Amino acid sequence: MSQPNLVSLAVQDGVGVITVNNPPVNALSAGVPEGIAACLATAVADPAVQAIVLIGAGRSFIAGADIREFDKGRVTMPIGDGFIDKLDASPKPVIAAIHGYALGGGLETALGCNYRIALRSAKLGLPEVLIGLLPGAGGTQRLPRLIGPKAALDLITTGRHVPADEAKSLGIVDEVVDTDLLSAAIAFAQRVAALRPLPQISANSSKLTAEPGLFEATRKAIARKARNQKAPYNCIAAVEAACTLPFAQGLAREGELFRELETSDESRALRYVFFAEREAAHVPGIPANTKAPVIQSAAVVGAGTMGGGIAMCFADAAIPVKILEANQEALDRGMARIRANYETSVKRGSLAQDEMERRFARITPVLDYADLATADVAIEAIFEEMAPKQAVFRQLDAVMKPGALLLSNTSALNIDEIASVTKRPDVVAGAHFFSPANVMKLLEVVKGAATSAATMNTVMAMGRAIGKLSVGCGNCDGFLANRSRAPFGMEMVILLEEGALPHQIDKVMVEFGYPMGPVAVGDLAGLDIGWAARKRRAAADPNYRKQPIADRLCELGRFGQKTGAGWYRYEKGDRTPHPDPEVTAIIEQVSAEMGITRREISDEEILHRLLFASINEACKILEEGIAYRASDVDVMWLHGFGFPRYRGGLMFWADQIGVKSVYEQIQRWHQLYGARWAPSALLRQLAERGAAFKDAKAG
Ligand code: 3H9
Repeated sequence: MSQPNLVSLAVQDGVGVITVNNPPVNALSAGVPEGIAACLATAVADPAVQAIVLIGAGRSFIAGADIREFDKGRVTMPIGDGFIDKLDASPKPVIAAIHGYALGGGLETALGCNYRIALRSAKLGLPEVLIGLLPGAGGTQRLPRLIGPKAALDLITTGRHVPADEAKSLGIVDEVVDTDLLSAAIAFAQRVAALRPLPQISANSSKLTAEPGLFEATRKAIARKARNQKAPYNCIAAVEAACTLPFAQGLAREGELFRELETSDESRALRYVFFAEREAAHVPGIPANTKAPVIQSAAVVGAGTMGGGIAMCFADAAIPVKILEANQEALDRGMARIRANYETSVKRGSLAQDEMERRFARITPVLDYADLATADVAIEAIFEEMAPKQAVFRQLDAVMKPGALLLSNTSALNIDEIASVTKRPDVVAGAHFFSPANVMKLLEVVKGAATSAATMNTVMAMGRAIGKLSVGCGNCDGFLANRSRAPFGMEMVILLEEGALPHQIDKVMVEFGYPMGPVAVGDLAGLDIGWAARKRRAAADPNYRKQPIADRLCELGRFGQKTGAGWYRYEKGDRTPHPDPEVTAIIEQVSAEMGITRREISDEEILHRLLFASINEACKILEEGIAYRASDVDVMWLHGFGFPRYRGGLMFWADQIGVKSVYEQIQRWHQLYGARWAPSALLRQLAERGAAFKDAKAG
């Protein structure tokens, strides 16, 4: 049914202008395709119309199908009762006028038109694979006909957004303009109004010859990244069908392949993640009209690995940043490390030399706190100890201008204790970057008891401005990210003591979808840091659970990759972890000393014990109101800990197993192992109510 408020038609100088108006991104929600079809029919029937322009109102052309409608079963094939085929068959030329985004079903709509004209700032792409789908509105059939199968495969299997200029050189758009898209599109339409035959992508198969072995080579190239996933392979199969079948049959094959994906766990998970990431931006309790002043200058205290990485984040976002160290030598070392990091990017080809120089020049090394005074934000990034951090905050409080934000990059320490040494605890918050800070996308924004809503809002926005995914949470030991991850780490230690070996644990987790096993990650990060932290904790807490295997490795100088040995053995100049009989002997010896009879542990037990331990803890964090929603836990695990995205995150994955099953298993382990498995009250309540984790909200 046509909804005139979503799509409208106006006639201007002999050109019918169809405008889609479905904010915020003109998704093809119910009513939009039907509206386009209805306006098209009217324009075709109108003798005053010689050509037709299809354009989006507001900030975008069309960003694709409405992703929310998949779960409501409203996206049916062919989408919108075949409205794209109707555009394709129009007897009058149709010109897609693209600004903002033409993505997924949006680009597919444009490919159904005869011509495409774009604003230079526009982005085009078929990102369906990123939500576990394939372009199911003809995109896998039309794009290869327009630009050849090789270039089409690249776009369809990566889902990348192509800037208008590149789209022009690929042949996706006919003309790129700098301003006044609508006037340019109308002028274009008038120019082509009388030209016949109409260029029709569906009718052109001249570009369809694929070089031999292309599809097999593409399957091989994506194999590692696409592990455990179906969508990338169905994308390739659909493009292959375009090259071997007539258009109509190719479309039918695309439909079959699309339907296989639509209801898959993979696509459901990825669609959930799409919205979870956007939901994370909203911190509860911030009034809608709260302002977020733009951060225009920054200061970082500490030029170590983290401080340097954080300074790079600001420099990369064109924000000048000062970096402070206690002495010249440490400052020089820090600046040299930053330079070396940038140089690595230049060598790899991901950064141009002149751009690197511009970024590096935005970082000013200083030794005096007074030099930081005018910055909009100061981020402390020194080592994890309370007293020195408090000393930094006293200094910052003394010099920073009124209104400046004072943030700590602590990954676990109490924000309130840090804030307590300042006279302005309302502007103090946690800004926990993940290592390497210039690469990892996650920013955990921690609200202390006194942190104001305005401060939270500004820090969340600052994160987004420097390209991070900001996720808010409350204050507790380890905050949301590290506290929820800690039981995973502890369970890993215990599994090793009970009978598992490092390579078995890593194999299970890599097969599950992690890019690297957790034990090998330890070797990469360096085992000495954890060793030092354990010694400090053991000295402070007589009940601290020791980790004798890890301690023994460190006593032998096995600090991981950097010493050629850790949990694994490494060959010189090679990062491949090799299982080491010496480590097995140490593990077996520690088990014997602990009086443990080692046993065979199944892969499933390893997976479930590692992840269920963290699910239980995450429920406790939610119950305490530290985490705002279960989906925030998921976003943190995806972006902080390498959890496989196509599994949706820790809590979404747990829902696939079922709250009740998880609860019952945790109860059994509670009986067997005692206190560390005590089930969270929220978990019990959810199990009793038959509710899902993903809907759990802060208690
Ligand atoms: C498809 O097309 C299938 C077809 O092949 C065939 C089917 C048969 N649907 O990201 P933002 C919302 S699959 C519903 O913050 P930005 C978004 O949730 C689709 N909602 O803005 C947010 O809502 P809220 C293929 C959508 O400027 C608001 O719009 N297309 C959709 O940073 C603003 O979004 C894609 O996968 C949607 N399609 O980025 C494109 N898109 O304000 C998906 C956005 O309530 N979209 N919303 O949180 C994007 O990649 C980005 O949103 C975009 C804008 C780049 C467009």
